[in-house]
Amino acid sequence: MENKESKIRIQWFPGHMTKAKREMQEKMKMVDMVIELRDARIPNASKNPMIEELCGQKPHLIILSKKDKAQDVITKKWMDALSNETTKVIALDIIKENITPKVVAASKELMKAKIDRMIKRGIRPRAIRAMVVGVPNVGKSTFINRIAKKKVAVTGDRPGVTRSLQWSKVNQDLELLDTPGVLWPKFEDETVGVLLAITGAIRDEILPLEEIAAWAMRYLIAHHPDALVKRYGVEICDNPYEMLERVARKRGFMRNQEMDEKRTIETFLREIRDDKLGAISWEVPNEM
Ligand SMILES: Nc1nc2c(ncn2[C@@H]2O[C@H](COP(=O)(O)OP(=O)(O)OP(=O)(O)O)[C@@H](O)[C@H]2O)c(=O)[nH]1
Ligand SMILES: [Mg+2]
Repeated sequence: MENKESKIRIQWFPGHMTKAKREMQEKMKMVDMVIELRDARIPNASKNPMIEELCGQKPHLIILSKKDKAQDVITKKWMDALSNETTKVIALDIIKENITPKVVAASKELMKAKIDRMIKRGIRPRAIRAMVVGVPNVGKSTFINRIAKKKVAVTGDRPGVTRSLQWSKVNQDLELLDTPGVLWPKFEDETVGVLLAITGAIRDEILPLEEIAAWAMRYLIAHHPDALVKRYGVEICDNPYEMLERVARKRGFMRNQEMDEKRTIETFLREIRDDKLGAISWEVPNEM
């Protein structure tokens, strides 16, 4: 395997980006707040910068999903780094946790000032309306299904609201738009594409897998050498390509003394995605 330091290029096509943005702007008018999902392992790479802009001054709840796959200490730092006056951040294992009370509580806290104003003016507060947004694969569908507990009470079209809008009632305090808004991440920086690939958010067929595996290996050598030793029983060196060969030898992925590159790389990436090397945060906030 030769050492390639060339740029990693990931092809992607924004497709219906403009249309998606326009649709989301329309939906934004109907909601009180935005619930944005990001992957806790890559809170920066799994964001879409347009969401902040679309959100404007509306309360913004960021949910760092797949908390179970990231390192708690680093996730906490992200929560601090991302929160501000209008933005609250929580981290969840969407599959295993009882997420509804946490999401309802966080939403009510964000909307407290507005709700208090309504009560003062003698208006009985209605349920908070929220839109769920996020880039592909962050867990939007899982989130909506879990929080609505499948018995989604679709309240149907509301007069004066775009006809196709449907709401899922979570409880008397919270309603969700039943289709999440999907926007693409920003591939401006090549690292973003690599991180999305490592965490399995991009289909493997379109990826330069060898370079992605080398990038992942380089990161693990620097930040999680113990996990590599434990999983593969290899001695650490600082050349990621040599490390992949060591893994191949240990696992018997050799043909005529040569490493079976495809098998080694596919196995390595799959094991990372399946948490076989443990919970790993692939991005840390700037100040760390
Ligand atoms: N371990 C773990 N897996 C999760 C969590 N949330 C979602 N997943 C998994 O992540 C994958 C993607 O989840 P989806 O709900 O399909 O994500 P999505 O945002 O709807 O994806 P698109 O529809 O492609 O935009 C699925 O395999 C989920 O089971 C979580 O908190 N922990
Ligand atoms: Mg989905």
